[in-house]
Amino acid sequence: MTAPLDPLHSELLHLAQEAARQAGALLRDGRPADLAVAATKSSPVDVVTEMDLAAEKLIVDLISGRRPDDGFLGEEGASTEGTSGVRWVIDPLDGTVNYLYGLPTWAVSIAAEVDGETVAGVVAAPMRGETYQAVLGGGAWATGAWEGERPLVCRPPAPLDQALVSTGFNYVTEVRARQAEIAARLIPLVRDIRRGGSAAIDLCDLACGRLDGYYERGLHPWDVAAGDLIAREAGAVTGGRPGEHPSAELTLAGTPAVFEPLQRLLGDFGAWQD
Ligand code: 2AM
Ligand code: CA
Repeated sequence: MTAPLDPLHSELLHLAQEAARQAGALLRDGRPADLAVAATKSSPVDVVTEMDLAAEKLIVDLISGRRPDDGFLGEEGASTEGTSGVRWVIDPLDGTVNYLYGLPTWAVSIAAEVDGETVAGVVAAPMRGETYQAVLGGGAWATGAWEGERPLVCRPPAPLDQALVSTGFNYVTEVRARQAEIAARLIPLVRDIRRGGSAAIDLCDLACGRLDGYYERGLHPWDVAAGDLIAREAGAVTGGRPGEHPSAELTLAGTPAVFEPLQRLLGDFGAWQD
């Protein structure tokens, strides 16, 4: 980190870190051991929903206890305006299907906005033993099993045909089928594709230099708010359709070399036309 942090941004970061750590521990330690087996039955979704709700409640209670005038937008229904100019955008459990099956790629994602701009973001991935964080203008870094912090820097430039690109598929069958067609056209033109299952972690993997690009349709603000800042602070470019911010139509992120060619290609494929 270079310039000293704005004290408000620093306060919001520390609160996000604490909330993400506690919610991550709740999800990790509270996950029923037989959840993977229960995944074959019809009830497990409810178990996951209960964990989602409990994690969001923990986060909102902790933050509003300290900062009662802030607003909230959460996947599990938190939605208040607030009066302080600060709004928290929360995905208490991103990568729900991975969590259900016992795969490690799930995360707690917490972003803090001031007057509509994300200023701090934390993505905690407890089963990876890693947490990714960023402050606007203050860089991105990870903490984990190693000593101290690691600054995050996205990969050096690679041509698109050497790019490892992650994506995701919607829960709605017809939308998934269309996305699969686009992915099938992309595969011969890139190094390979990945499907991690957590938008927040995909964006952080881009920040870590573990991917060259990422795109997905059908995301919500809470899936991307923290990861978007972390990716940008690590030197990645993020956006949506040309000239736009990430949206439900398209969330796209890449190293500076990969972003534009990937955006152009997805446009040629009609990726954001229904
Ligand atoms: P979730 O795990 O919180 O549902 C998977 O491709 C990524 O997309 C995950 O981050 C998942 O978040 C997110 N996602 C959100 N809404 C989705 C939807 N309607 N269909 C598919 N994925 C969705
Ligand atoms: Ca999510």
